[in-house]
Amino acid sequence: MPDYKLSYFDFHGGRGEPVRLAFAIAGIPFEDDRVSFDEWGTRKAGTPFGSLPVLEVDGKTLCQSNAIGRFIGKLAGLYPADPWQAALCDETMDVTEEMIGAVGSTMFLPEDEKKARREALAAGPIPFYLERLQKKLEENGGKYFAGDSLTVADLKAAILIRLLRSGMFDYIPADLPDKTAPKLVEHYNRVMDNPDVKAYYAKVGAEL
Ligand SMILES: N[C@@H](CCC(=O)N[C@@H](CS)C(=O)NCC(=O)O)C(=O)O
Repeated sequence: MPDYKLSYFDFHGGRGEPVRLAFAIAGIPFEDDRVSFDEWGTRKAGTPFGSLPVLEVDGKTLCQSNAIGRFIGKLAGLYPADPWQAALCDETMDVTEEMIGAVGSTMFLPEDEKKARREALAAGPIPFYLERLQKKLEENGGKYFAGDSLTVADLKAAILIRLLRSGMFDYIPADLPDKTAPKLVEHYNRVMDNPDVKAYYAKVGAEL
């Protein structure tokens, strides 16, 4: 088996977390390289695109969370073989990525600008995307975003819901998902109830 090393920030969320979960579900051992924010200043320049996550496979690097997710998803049996279902999986991953990008881009803004941008996102784009994502989930039967079993799209969407509900984004009400897309919250709970996901969080001692 190749040597896998995933470098990502040291918290149970963000773009790296679905990959950690996919490894854990598949039972594929990997080096969980957790980068502290202090360390990041010196490590950024050494990454291929100045960002994380980065996956190393026998020393070769792969960037872009969705590319990494699909790669591990294929190894882990968490990515559909059927082309249409695979495209649905990609669709959810890409929509989720757009939402993470929109919220993430406000992180280091001056406070007044951050407040204005986040309030604008909370007033329109976030509920819009959540409602439409919920509609997509329902169109696929309500349990999973693609096919009839867990995929990397479910992991990515679930981590986004946890992030939004965490309250870590000032000016974005933490109850926005519950109010606008309760089926996505149910979906989040379904993913967290997966026995492998539960075992992973118990192992890493996460308090979610
Ligand atoms: N499209 C990229 C975005 C990567 C990205 O922006 N990562 C953030 C963390 S989630 C990052 O590295 N931020 C620190 C920085 O840009 O210096 C992906 O999906 O991997």
